Amino acid sequence: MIVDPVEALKKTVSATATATVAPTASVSPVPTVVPSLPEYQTASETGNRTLWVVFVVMTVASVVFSGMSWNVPMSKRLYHVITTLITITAALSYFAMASGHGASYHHVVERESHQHVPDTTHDIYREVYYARYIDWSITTPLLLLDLCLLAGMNGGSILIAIVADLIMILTGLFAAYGAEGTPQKWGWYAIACIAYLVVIWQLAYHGRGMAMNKGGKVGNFFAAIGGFTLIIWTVYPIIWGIADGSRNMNPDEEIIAYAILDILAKPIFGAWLLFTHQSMPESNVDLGGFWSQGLSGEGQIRVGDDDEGA
Ligand code: RET
Repeated sequence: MIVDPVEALKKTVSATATATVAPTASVSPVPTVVPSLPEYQTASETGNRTLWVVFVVMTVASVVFSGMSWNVPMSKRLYHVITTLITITAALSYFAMASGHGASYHHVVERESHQHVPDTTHDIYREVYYARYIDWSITTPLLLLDLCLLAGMNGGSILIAIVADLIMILTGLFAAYGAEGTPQKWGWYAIACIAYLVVIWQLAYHGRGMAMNKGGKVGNFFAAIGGFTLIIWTVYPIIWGIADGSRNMNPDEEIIAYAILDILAKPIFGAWLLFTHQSMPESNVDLGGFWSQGLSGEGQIRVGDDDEGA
């Protein structure tokens, strides 16, 4: 039989076409899930410059506060010593952060569920400045000490306020590195907030009562500077919730927000306290014995301290 080559070619083409378009199986197509690239949330030049500016502000404040302490006798320098230590510690912490130390990446895995395809994940590496927490664990107890001494609080209440404050900062640090989608992050945050309420309670209840007992002038000053402190301090956990907590603020905005708060809470607070203290003898903390004269210095006159009445 002679085969017509044109007919044979037509048959082959049609058979191939049928095979190509015909469904091969009843299984639906396997969806492709394109993995997303990891996202790095880090500070830019703006954030870095802000850190250097605050370092300079804290250093200048430290020099001014320690200079002010030279004009008052040893027995009246306690607030100056505490306040200068606060700004020196902050200057060191800002130096660390500005020069690239004191921060590490916190790895967060964000999981997204879909209707027809498997869950997808998105890796985020967020810069967390742990230097802040080291700074706060030294400076916030000292800030509280300034306020407690001003109010004339007793040792027990001071101890409770300071230990609650340390618990607040350290559990805040745990919260900052807590894993997403577990009780770690917001559980630690809740514990830190409870500790913060203990601090407020000590100051607003015991502190205010004691300050009022010291007389109208000290009472009014304590109410003013304590109220200022309460407002500023309460903004910190709010910023934390928006920034580290829910990542609705980028690292630059976070740095700027904390920079403003830190300047208000340390140099501005310190200047207000020290200048008022100088013109309000009732706010003086009477330091005798060891704290002003040393272990064997009772009765000795320190060089330059012959102006005790100043
Ligand atoms: C954190 C997060 C966890 C919950 C709470 C916090 C409070 C922090 C505060 C910090 C104050 C810092 C100051 C620094 C001075 O320069 C740790 C942010 C309640 C109150 C005054």
